[in-house]
Amino acid sequence: SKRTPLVAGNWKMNFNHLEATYFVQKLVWLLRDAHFDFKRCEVALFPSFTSLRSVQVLVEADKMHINYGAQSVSVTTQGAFTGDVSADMIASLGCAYVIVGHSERRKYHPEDDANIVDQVRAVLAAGMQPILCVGESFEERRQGIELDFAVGQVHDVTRDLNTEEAAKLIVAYEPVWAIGTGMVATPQTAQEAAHAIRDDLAATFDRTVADTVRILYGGSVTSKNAAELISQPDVDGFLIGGASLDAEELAKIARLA
Ligand code: G2H
Repeated sequence: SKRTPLVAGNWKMNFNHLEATYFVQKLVWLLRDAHFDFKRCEVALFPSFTSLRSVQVLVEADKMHINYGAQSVSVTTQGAFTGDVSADMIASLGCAYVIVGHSERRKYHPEDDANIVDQVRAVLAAGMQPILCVGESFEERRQGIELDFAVGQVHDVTRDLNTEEAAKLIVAYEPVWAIGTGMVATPQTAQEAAHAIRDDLAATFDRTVADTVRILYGGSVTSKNAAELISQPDVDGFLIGGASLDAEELAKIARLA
């Protein structure tokens, strides 16, 4: 593919900063031991806010070729917003990415479409790349409207972006029924959705944007199903939850990608 694959580990609310430090050391040791080519496939980790500084120090001191980012971001730049973390704060920790609109955020926090667009804007303004999560629930799939739904969620964000901004987007297609359930999408399903999203980017912007944006698959990815999924032409990598908590498993998936 013309795009460098991205294997992203979404740790969700797991690991304190000591566990995070230990994990990163182990992961990089495993990858180096396997002569992993960090230029061929990008590896990124998404720890909790409380671990980002530890990961940064480690990555910089040991010249580790891994990237990292945050799992969400405030839509405001600064001020009286107790408990929130701004995009500039995240960027100053060396983060390359921020996950935006993960289905768990959409479910447990009031993150509606307007808020998600604002998060994307905040991430871009701070010089990072948003990983925009979309995906239908079982109900939309049952009704046969899953592609329209996922494409619509992307479109809700992209209609407010210009071409330059859109080119910096990364999309993660994560069907909600596949998240943490062990029910992985078939390679055909993942490809179909990624392809539909890419076609919509081409229609909204142009072919260059469509060919630039990486589209990841997420939902019960493991080392057992990763190879088949990544062989699909429009699947450019993974957003991995459960399996990303095991360094050996994550290293295995990165080597397959
Ligand atoms: C989807 C995914 C990571 P899991 O949430 O974003 O989690 O791999 O555990 O299904």
